[in-house]
Amino acid sequence: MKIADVVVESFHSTSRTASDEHGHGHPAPEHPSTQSLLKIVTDDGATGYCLGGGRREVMAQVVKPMILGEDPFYRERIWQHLNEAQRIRRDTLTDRAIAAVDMALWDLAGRALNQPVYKLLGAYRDKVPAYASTMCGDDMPGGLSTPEEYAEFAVACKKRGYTAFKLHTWQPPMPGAPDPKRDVAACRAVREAVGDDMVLMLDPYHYYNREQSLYIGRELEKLNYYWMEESMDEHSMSSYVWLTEQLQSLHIVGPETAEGKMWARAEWIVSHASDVSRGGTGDVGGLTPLMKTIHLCESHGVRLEVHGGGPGNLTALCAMGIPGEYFERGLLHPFIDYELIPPYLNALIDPMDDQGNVHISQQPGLGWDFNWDYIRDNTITPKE
Ligand code: LLH
Ligand code: MG
Repeated sequence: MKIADVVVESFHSTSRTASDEHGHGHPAPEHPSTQSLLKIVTDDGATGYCLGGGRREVMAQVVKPMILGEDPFYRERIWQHLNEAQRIRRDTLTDRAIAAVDMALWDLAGRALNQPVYKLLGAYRDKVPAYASTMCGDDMPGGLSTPEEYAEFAVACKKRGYTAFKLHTWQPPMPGAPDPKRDVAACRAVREAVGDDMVLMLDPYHYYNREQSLYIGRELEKLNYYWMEESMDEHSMSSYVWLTEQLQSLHIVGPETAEGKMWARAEWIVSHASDVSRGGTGDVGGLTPLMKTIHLCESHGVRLEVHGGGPGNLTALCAMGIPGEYFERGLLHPFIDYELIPPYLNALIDPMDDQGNVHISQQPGLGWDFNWDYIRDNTITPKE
């Protein structure tokens, strides 16, 4: 079996979110959008997919020449090859691009072997508790514009079955952001509204200084919060060593966005820069390095909380024998019906029961159940 083609197809769809000028997502009126689908095809017709997977030019001009003719089951060799090439091609061959290729290869393996990927990796569980992960704060009345609105939304999420809730609070360009006191006020309002039996976490503005982070952390300890992530620029690892030392019951979780794949996570572990490690498929360059990171954490007796949703992250969670306690479900907002199935899928990839557990798909591959009729009818180019 040899890789015969690598192609990114695009199709028309609709979206109910839009990014602000800093890139944070917020609700928006439904509008046309474009989706991309990376396809890796073999000479005998086996295919693997990654939804949202990479830019067409990068896949066609950089990745395809590198992996054409390779056995798609040589994921490790392909990953090492792409990772080495990234040193020179950092502008195009990003961690997310490498991740898309790796995910499509895992999806291909699952489809070819007729197994869900978490079982190929060595399954540990079939469902994972989810936390409700909010969008960043906004200035939309009735949305996430005040501490009280966060509190109302947390109560609604608890009613839906979530046992845990994570606030993303206000970040620039939102008026008044960043503001540590307003962040704490939102955290306090949520704790008071949901009571003591809901697990709560915070992901605030990512560029607070040490004193601001410590202030927020100490207030969260009083409110019995479980963890806080990325309150400072993660390039300053020593700031995280300092913060982690100062706080007792509140767990510092990271790094999330710091570059460096599993190597950066190893440095954070040996430096005691966080209590719990973090990473998602998009942050570390795919499912292959995410599993390496998980096993690295396991051998150090450190937990890892998986960043982000999607089938690769759910797959990792269902194949890891250490906590990973939660699947990050979202990003959620009072104005958005997250349970609505996108038109290009037949089912959500992360269906959640009334007890707040997300169940992993038993379909072969990573779990995308594509609505091929919709995709075919809306394909932009190339037309099949
Ligand atoms: O800043 C944002 O929009 C969110 O924090 C986003 O990056 C989210 O993926 C995150 O950090 N989750 O934990
Ligand atoms: Mg985060």
